[in-house]
Amino acid sequence: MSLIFYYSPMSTAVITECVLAELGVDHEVKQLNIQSGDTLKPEFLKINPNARVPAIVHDGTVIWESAAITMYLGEVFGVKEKLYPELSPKRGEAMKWIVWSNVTLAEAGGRMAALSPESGAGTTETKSLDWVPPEMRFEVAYEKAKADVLNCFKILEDALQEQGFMLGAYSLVDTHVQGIVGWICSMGVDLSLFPKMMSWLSHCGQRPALAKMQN
Ligand SMILES: N[C@@H](CCC(=O)N[C@@H](CS)C(=O)NCC(=O)O)C(=O)O
Repeated sequence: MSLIFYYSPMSTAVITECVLAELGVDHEVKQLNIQSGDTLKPEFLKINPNARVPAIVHDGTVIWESAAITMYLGEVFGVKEKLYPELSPKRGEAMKWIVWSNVTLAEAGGRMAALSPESGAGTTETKSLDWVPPEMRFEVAYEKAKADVLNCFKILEDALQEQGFMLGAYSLVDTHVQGIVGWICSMGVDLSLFPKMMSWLSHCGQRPALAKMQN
């Protein structure tokens, strides 16, 4: 079995790093520097023509998009470990949250990052594909993005009312969604209105694989 992981620190690839750490799957890491333009080099564009990390190559097949990678790794390595549901309606629920977090939540978060009036780290850095020049960042669009994020957080908070983790017991859904929520919180979103989310984030952070990575 061969598994290659294309990674960059402080990027969406950290979610895949957490998933691989939870699963304990052997893999080779190829670290890229986005700011130096590694993701734009022809050899990486052959792996991911979108010029983005994460990407994995499993036994010669390339998979990109973090949601697809989490679902794939979960299906292949996570079912026996009880970190991903077997083929059942629960599997559908897992897919629902993972796709939602990338398509709806991260989309709103991405708008927020790109339009933030404060030029800062991450996606707003010059040279990033997502960088928007300061004169093109509109306050009203930023506020709309923030409202969309808060609406998503309310949906997550309500879902967490029922149970401690997203699917009841801890699963790769929590690993994945907490990564996106953590990135959005790093932009200074106030979580005090969302006590269930705060407690969920803290429980996720106590997972040995995630706690080890934070040290
Ligand atoms: N939808 C993609 C997003 C991946 C993405 O945006 N990656 C960023 C880092 S967070 C990237 O590689 N950016 C390269 C660049 O900005 O040049 C996924 O979930 O995998």
